[in-house]
Amino acid sequence: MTTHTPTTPTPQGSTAPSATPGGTAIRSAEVLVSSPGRNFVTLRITTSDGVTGLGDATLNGRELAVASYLRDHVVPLLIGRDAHTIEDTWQFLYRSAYWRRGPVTMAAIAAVDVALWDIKAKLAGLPLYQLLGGASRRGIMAYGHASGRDLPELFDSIRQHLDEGYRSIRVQTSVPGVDAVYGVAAQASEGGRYDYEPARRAPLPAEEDWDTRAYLRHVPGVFEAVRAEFGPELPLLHDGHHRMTPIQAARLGKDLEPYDLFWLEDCTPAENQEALRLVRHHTTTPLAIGEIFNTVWDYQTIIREQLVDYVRSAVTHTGGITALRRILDFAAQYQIKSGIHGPTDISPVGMAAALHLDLAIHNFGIQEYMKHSPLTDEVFRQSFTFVDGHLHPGDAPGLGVEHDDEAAARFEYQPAYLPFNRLKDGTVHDW
Ligand code: CS2
Ligand code: MG
Repeated sequence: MTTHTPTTPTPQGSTAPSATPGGTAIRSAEVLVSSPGRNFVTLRITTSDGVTGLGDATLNGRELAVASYLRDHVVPLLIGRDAHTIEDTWQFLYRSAYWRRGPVTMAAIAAVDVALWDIKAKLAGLPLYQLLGGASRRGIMAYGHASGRDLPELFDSIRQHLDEGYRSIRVQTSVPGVDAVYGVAAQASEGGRYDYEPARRAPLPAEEDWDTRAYLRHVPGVFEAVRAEFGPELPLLHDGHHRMTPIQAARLGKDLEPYDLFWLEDCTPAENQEALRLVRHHTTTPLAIGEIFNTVWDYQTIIREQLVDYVRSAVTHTGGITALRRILDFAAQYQIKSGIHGPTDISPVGMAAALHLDLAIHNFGIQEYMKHSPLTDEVFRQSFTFVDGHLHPGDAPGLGVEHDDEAAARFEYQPAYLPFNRLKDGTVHDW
């Protein structure tokens, strides 16, 4: 489904701060919604000279909210603006809305921001990372998602990811007594591969079950077995996915210390940033958080008190390259590194934006990389590479991604929702 928007300037003229030089005036902005394997929302901005830029506006399970925010409330404000004025456009969209922050607003602003960076870099004839300070490393260490319902299946999944070239591995497993658990491929898709987010195409979210005590009893033994099988050096990561209380997270962090994890992610919900003080006090297992955060204010205490070691936000969810760069620079002052979110519900456009940022910043940590499905690759022609466990955005001018409208037209949007959990007594719980 592709939605186009008016290409004539708004009646009252442009919202630009000053007269716009001809060639780089924004002539049109299209909100492109498609579903090649999973739903994506993409913004394409075109200048009067015909230069195009892409931005990712995908919010898994709430895609149409962002598509409408862009189409109905942002795009009309962009027409006639100078595509070069990235900072003014960001501040204008953030402040002129009056209502600030939140996942929908910041994903919409992110899409505009990244599309304008794509245009600026194309006009300069440079890959985007060159405009962000140039390369600070040869390649970007990536981690992949291994999982299993039992140890043999988990070991096979780890070996498969090592064979695919990954040099860092996230480990997620089933839990005895729990039917379906986040992150375990064999449950998420018939193919036994965790190809894309388990957002189920259905009119309603799927209910799954959860038992934190069973999880806490089970996971340390899994990592003991993985270390025994694969040795002490392989960087291992684990995602708690917001399901523990702070004291439960502290216990798991402590129980996992002998297995030397690269990080324990989303160990507890962190709307109350101070909750991490208790976890930090009890364990030296490195902590990562932030994939559901959307502005620097979600991190303020966490970063200033060094309550985590890695910032998880994606460019797509945090207001774009302009905003995430500032968050990562703030984090760098406290020796905190990047761990940008990279599941398949971040589109190849959002992934490419992350890679350009990963390559340029000094406090790079690691990049999540779930491979997109072949259908997704038909719609988004990417130029990034994955060699020997490391990603590189490539040196094509701009982001290095093109959107194939013809291919996209074959994949209509379908409502899809992430599952939710209920505890044994029926209480809703974080998934
Ligand atoms: C997960 C995500 O990759 C991760 O770390 O937390 O896959 C998350 O479940 C999805 O992005 C939700 O859409
Ligand atoms: Mg996560």
